[in-house]
Amino acid sequence: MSRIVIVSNRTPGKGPAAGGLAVALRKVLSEREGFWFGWSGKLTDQPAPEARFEDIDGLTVAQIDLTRDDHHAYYAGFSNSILWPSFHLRLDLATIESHWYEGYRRVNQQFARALLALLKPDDIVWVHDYHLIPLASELRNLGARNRIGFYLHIPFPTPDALYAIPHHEELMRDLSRYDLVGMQAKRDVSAFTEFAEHQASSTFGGHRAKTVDFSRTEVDAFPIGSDPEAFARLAVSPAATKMIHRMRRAMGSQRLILGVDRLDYSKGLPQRVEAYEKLLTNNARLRRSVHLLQVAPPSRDSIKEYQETSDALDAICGRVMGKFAEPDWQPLTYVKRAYGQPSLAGLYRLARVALVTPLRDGMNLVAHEFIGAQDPADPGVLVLSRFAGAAEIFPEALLVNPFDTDETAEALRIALDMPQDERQQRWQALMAAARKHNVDDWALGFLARLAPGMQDKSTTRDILYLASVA
Ligand code: ADQ
Repeated sequence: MSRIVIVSNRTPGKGPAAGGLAVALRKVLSEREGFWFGWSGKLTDQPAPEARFEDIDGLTVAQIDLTRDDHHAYYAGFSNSILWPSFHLRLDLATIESHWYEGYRRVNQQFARALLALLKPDDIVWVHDYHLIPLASELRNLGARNRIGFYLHIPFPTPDALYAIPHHEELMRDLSRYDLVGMQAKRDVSAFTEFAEHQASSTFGGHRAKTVDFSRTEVDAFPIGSDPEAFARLAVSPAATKMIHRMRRAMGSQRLILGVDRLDYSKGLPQRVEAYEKLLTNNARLRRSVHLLQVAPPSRDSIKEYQETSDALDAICGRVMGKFAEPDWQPLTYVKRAYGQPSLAGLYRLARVALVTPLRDGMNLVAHEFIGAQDPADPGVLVLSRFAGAAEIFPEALLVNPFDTDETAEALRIALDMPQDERQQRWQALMAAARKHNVDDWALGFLARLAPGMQDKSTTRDILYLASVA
């Protein structure tokens, strides 16, 4: 049977896996031969050209080191200051420094050289995310003939935003060297198709650039999910119950409105708190009976735009506290750190409303996890941005435009007033969708499309079935 090689910027670390994605891909690798390849997290002046193998909690991992300069240009620079903001349609937040592209390319070449030395001809290679768009090109330039798939975890940009990215034509040509490109949502496939079908050919320098040929690349939506059954179990675990008791002691009978996000400008955090402010302004009866808890651990905080988002959030939380807090009541709690999954599951279970309002998001796994953790008899309500990939599979959530804080405030009011039978009906439909899109089937569905002949006989039928319903 072919080996599976998973490639991502970082490999999973020791200890409990942070997210469903790492758990699902670990499972894929525990059932087949293969390994996970990526950056070690170490910066050195002269990285060894070959990868080091390590066993991390039973997972075979091959890692390389990078130089400080290359890593900065590749990660904080081209990946997170150009690609991330542009793909999230925040061109206003993109910083364009042209030399970052060279570092981005160099790191992809370094990945390709170290990986090629480890590849067997029939290995199936699955590359993850925007840091590694050129990897298939670089592998193929070195002679690799393997099946190579790519999965984009973030949204695909509209053609206008794509044209604003330096070297976008090369990046699109890079995508055309994959056998399969997976996206989160149908809207992403449409944006890709729009570019592919209406490429504006450049005549820069008097030469007419050739359009990119995508005829050998299959592109489709493979919406990622979580493990909702695991969250249902976690939500009644002792650690989750401890968190619920702790919160109940602090909150009494107030109803919890919950936000859980990485601190990132794409998550719409200041707009969310502004919507909450409007809820309290417009509905005096709700003061003292609701509490907003926003959990948002800092991420990528070496990048200026992330620090600014953090400052903006501090300011608006302070404003809402100043406006509504009383000696014996606080309208909100803002916690700037990460929690383990059992504690998160407890918070999800307790929440009457989850506010999942990114301005744009590939999928958004918090929405899936919240649904999985609900009490079927007394479920909470999901208020969800229509610009999250999750909106395509969860139409029974209260879908809002996160830029319109009046609309979000009104959705919050409706969620808080929603009768139990309507909450149950909506939740049942949401849970069915979360189960259908669980992360294990996502991984198997993608691999079945990338390498249809790969599975052994006992699993082929199941996998083909999964691929056909994906
Ligand atoms: P992210 O932008 O990181 O992922 P998301 O999908 O919400 O966003 O995943 C976050 C994960 O981190 C969840 O599993 C969540 O439980 C965890 N997490 C978030 N806040 C946390 C906190 N305070 N403490 C502990 N854990 C926390 C990118 C894309 C998304 C896409 C995913 C997966 O931006 O659109 O859904 O990849 O493809």
